[in-house]
Amino acid sequence: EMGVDHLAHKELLWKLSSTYLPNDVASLQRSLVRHVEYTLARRRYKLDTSSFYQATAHSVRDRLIERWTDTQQYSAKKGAKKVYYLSLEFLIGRSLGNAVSNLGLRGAYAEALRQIGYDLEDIMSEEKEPALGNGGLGRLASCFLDTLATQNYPAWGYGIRYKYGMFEQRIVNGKQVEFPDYWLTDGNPWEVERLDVQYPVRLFGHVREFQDPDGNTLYAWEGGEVVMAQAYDTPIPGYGTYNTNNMRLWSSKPSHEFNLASFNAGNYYGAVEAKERCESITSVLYPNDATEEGKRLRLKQQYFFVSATLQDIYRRFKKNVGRGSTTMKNMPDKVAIQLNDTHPAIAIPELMRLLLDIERLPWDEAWEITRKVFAYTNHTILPEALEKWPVPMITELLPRHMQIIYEINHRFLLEVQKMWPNDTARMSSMSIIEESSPKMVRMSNLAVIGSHTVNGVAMIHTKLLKSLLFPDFLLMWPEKFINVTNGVTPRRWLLQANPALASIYTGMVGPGWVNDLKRLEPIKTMAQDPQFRQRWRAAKQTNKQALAEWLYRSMNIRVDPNALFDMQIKRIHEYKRQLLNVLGIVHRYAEITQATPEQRKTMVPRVHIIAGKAAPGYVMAKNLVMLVCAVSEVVNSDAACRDLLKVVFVPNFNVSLAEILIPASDISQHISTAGMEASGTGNMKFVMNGGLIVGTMDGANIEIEQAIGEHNMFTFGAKADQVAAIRRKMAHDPPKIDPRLHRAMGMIRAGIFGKPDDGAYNQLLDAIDPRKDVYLTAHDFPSYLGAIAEADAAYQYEEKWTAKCIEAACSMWMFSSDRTIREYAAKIWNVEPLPFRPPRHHSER
Ligand code: T68
Repeated sequence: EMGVDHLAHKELLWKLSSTYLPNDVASLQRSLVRHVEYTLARRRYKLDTSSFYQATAHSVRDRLIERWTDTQQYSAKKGAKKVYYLSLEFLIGRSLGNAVSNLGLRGAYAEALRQIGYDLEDIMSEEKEPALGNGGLGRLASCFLDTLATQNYPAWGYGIRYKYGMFEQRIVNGKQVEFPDYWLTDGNPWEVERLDVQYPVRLFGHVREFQDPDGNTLYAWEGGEVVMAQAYDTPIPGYGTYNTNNMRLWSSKPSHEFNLASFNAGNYYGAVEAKERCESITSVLYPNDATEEGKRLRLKQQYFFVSATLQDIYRRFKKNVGRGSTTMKNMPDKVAIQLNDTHPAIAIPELMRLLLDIERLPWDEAWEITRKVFAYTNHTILPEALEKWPVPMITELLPRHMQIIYEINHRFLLEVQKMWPNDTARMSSMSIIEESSPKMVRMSNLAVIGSHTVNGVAMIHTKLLKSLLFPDFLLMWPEKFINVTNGVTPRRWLLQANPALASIYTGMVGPGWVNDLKRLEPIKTMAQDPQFRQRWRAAKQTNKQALAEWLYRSMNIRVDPNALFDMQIKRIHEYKRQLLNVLGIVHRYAEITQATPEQRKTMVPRVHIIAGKAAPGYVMAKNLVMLVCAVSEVVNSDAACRDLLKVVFVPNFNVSLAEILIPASDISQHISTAGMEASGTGNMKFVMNGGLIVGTMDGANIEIEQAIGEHNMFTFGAKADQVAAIRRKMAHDPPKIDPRLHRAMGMIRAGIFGKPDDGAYNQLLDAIDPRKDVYLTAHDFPSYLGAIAEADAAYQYEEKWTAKCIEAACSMWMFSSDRTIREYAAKIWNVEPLPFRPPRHHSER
């Protein structure tokens, strides 16, 4: 019972804290100056942009925090079911612009800053973006967090706070060189270190078997090393709502237990070394996408992350157990865990361990709970990207988990045996354990078996997932496999990145389109209106102009903003076929140099932009970067190309750069070998921004084409269901090489773009030899040129081109992550929105 004094005290605290900060221009200015003086401890006059970025960030942060803590308290009080999105990667991008936009304070901050001599845009570009992800998978996770908050779902993202994010890519002497990305140099105003949220995480050690008083056999994981997981929280604001979710990232640090032991033994240097080892767990993001390296430190990262996260989820859930009729069995009513690929799949045996060894539930009960909690998203069917861990490595690092995995597998194989008696081939392909030497744990099989739902990320991908990767699992559990096509957030990728287009939209249909992209559909009919088309072109022109200025300022390259801007910006990978693009460019170069003055007049002036990082150990990808840089050198300095062709490799592709590039594109290329790109999400961003696609029938391209109409997309190449047969035929009956391809390859081999000593270009070209053209680059080359030619032809009819862009852009509602997340919520998570509304109106402090 609360005493009178307590009540009075509470009332007083409530009065002091339950109001929201004022957001008028004068108050924002006071808050800015206050932060300069008190947070940064700098003098109030003579300030640089960087100080003002810090001050602005802190001022905005205050406004996020009040909504954030209120949202969290509200959902805790309501006891709502929560979604936990577990991802080893979050590519969040810059936070300031996103925060002021989602809070609806962009105008107010811009004005507050303008009056005191600062430009919000300049201040925003002071922010160093955290690059805690490789590419599509990490960016998808961040788009999802934006939507989850915007749609008021109670949801947390969990990840790792890498000290060094994705490496910084520089081009030195025409080659990619990697530099460490220490993104925390100036501190991080968007995070809160939760010193009260720390968990011990065990590694190594042994399993002790013992009997409880009733004679049941129990297991305890003991010994080994213990490191601490330290929580850092970042508020994730929704757009146009008070709801502000949480992204909790873990950082490793030494545990006292661990250190004291060494110090007591007098082993000073040993203790310091051990401390370093603990901290190194979360020190660096592995920069390889779509290929697995099988490094021990990576497995440590995954388990460290999963262990801390599950302890945290578990503790939050346990606060409800014993309250009313809640028991452990109710966990799936309160907790939905989404595994972003198999990277966090060790969470399945970890939850089993908690339920068996700590909670002491019987196996069947524990297993039922576990399966109802987890769902798994697959992002690739490429065999080289499927995670496998050597059994000896897991046994050493996580001995109890290895036992549990064996037990899961044993029970699962009994089911297989029941369904298909004595079908050893099936048993061995479905087993979690691959009987190789050493034996390997197949994380994807573990994830399928331990989840209630498995989803692919685009229709074709889900189809291939079912037919190629998990056909037997599909027979066993036909309902388990579903498709949820990816989407991207229109907040960052349209409203913030493309203010010119956004203001046209808002002028036409009001601001509601930002969280209801369907509202753009009626604008499609405006494609017939010449005046509207004119306005549309003007917006595109503004963006192209801005990019041209950016390229001049930061790379000293001049491009003509009236040229067709063609972009391929994504991780460098053979299956994404940047080589096809380069060969097309070299072909165009040859055509230009041989063209008559009459022919030149018919050619479309083009600016080709390629950007993307190559994994540091991926030789072919690095060769490709070299080739692009060399082609760009030669082409850009050849007088024959002057007004017809420019080639630019933009270094260090990241989220901020994408925000500048995408709104300025006319054409973007999404040209993976059919069947190999699970979805792609860049494709969606480009079309939303009024660009058209040259693409293969792969990933989400297929669904985009359906949505925007086939007359609005330039497609080419082999279809997914033809690829295997083409490869087989090629092997014994090599096709004749296209003469244009032959010429382009000849130019490269002849050394027109230089002759690197290591034969880098020959290596690239040898791999597309028609006999072993794994990615069908040579095979698809003629139809690729056809698609590019169609795009050029269409671009020359300005009015028709603009109409295509308008129709396409306004047909894209399907590809908003808002639609995607509604599907996850309904088909997988079974969660409802829980909008938080503040108890009182804003009142000034
Ligand atoms: C991408 N995957 C898919 N993986 O390639 C892309 N892999 O088609 C899809 O649109 C996107 O996921 C979202 O679904 C990746 O980005 C990785 O980044 C990755 C990272 C580590 C290990 C393996």
